[in-house]
Amino acid sequence: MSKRDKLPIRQQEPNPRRAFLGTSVALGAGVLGNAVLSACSRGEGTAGVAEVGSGAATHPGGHAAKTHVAPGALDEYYGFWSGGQSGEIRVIGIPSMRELKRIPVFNRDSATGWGGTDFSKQLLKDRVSGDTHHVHLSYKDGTYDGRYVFVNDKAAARLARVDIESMEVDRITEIPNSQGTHGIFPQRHKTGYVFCNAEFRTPQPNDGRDLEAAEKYGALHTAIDGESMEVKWQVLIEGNLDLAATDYEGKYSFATCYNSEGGTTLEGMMAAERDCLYVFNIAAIEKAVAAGNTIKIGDSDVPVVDARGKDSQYVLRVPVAKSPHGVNVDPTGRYAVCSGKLSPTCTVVDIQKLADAFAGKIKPRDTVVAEPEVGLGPLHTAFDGRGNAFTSIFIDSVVTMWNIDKAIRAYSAKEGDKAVDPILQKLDVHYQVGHLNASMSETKEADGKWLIALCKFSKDRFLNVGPLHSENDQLTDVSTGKRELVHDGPTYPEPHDAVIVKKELIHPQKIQPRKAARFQMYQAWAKEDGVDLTRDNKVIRKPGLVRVYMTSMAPAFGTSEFKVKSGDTVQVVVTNQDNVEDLSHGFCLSLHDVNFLVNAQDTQSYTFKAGKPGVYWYYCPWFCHALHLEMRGRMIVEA
Ligand code: K7E
Ligand code: CUA
Repeated sequence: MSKRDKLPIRQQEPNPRRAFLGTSVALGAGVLGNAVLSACSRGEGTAGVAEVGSGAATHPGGHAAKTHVAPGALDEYYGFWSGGQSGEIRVIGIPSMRELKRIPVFNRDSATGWGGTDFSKQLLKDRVSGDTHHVHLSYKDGTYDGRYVFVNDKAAARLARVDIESMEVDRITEIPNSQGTHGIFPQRHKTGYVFCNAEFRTPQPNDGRDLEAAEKYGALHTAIDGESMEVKWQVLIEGNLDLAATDYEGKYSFATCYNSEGGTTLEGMMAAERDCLYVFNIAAIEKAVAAGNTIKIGDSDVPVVDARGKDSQYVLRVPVAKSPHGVNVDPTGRYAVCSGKLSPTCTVVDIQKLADAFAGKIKPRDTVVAEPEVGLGPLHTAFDGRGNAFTSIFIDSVVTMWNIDKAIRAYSAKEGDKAVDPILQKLDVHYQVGHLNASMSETKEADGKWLIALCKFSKDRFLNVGPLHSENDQLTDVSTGKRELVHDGPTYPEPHDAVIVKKELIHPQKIQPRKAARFQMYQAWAKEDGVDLTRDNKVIRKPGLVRVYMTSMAPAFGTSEFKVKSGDTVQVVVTNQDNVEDLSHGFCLSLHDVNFLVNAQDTQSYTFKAGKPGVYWYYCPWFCHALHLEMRGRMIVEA
């Protein structure tokens, strides 16, 4: 250990990390060729703020007690993370930041067999790469009801639902006429619609005609029933649709639009000084759908309300700060906050005024009640339930804490009024924050305890692991009315978005509840084959398919060998008879790319082609017993 290593870090030189920013932010600002943005990205943008905190490195370990959850003790909150390019959801304990589980969604996962098992293949239709962006839970009366987690796939325009009882995906819905499905948000008064925004405009219909006809391009705001996961209706809009939100009463849904210009190039998309927040009037749209005032697009049967062009009873366009990104509704349900991205401001819309705007009594812009200047590159906003907002500021690499009431007073102040400064604090993040969220922030029960900032760059915060650095999820304590950094959480790319939920609201089962959708499929097979899934070990041969029903109970499979012919299509259906918490088995077949998990009391199945003649051992890949290694059998393949 060198002498220097022994020094408390506080005595080392202030690290040069912030100096990195100018170079990396060029990624974001340089491409825009925007002198204002790139200049400020060198750190000048934070001048004049109430406080610029620094990384916890100046007092290492100083806050350990706050996040310390003793071994064996449980966290206070579940965090649900969308795993970005990994296509998964992660479940993280807060405040310890311990990763508790990964839920495979739009990916192939070798630990569970997701993406290879029959049920998951049916849902995924063999598309096993995805890009999960936004994760939200189902609601009742303005708070989480603990039933479902919804997450979108931006890559293939899909919405998946996780059943919290089993913490696994039970449904995936493909969204017609859409590309780049980005923002999603469920209704909050009940498990009603989940709204999904198409970020990319395409010709409508997108079937090879109108490739260059800009006026034929459009994007869809889609309503999916959170119970049935059916697509109920869509609204066709001229602009692109980015982030989504809903009110608390079930009246409106929202979408930010950064390309109101309808451009297809970067310059074209940035031309206008203001873009808009689309406000969708759900009752009016439902009425149009019921009355058949809809169109159909392409080969989809989903009714589409065509609301392109001007404001109508269906859609209002509220002018907001340039190229808005996030839209978040505060826990009182009164205000929708849009972050400017290319403007240093947030635009605050008073949801109570929207009815008058729809009725034509006031202009859409008159619903704007505040526009605080929060910093360069505002993206998303979270709330502490005490009237304060936290906005993630990408370019400045800070989170700005501001007060909503003060921002409204400052906006409406007349000349000569005493100046009100809504900005309470700017605290550095490390580095380039995207999403952020506070505990229960998207509910009426926002409790302002913890705030997570999901940073796109970690730079030198962690040991070097090669060109692809880990991301950095920074946890801050906000319970004292100030953000205080308490933990850096390195994560595999990309933790995109997260919600933090009180643990009292989440009740997963410990033994597989045999009620998930896939059990209906297994029951139907078993009935057709005259088999009792829970007990029988039988090989059923039918034209084109050999179905092998097999049980497992530590430390043996119910079937120690079975015979098939080379080239046979084989379907192995394994039921785990153990009724013991955490006693999982699996089935891994040598040289056949077959490997899946079967939890206690679960059934899973996998279909494959038998290879060349010979003997192939299958075995249990999950350590289950002292004789776990002996838990195996032979598949005999005959010529
Ligand atoms: Cu959630 Cu990047 Cu997909 Cu903001 S969007 S960061
Ligand atoms: Cu069963 Cu290892």
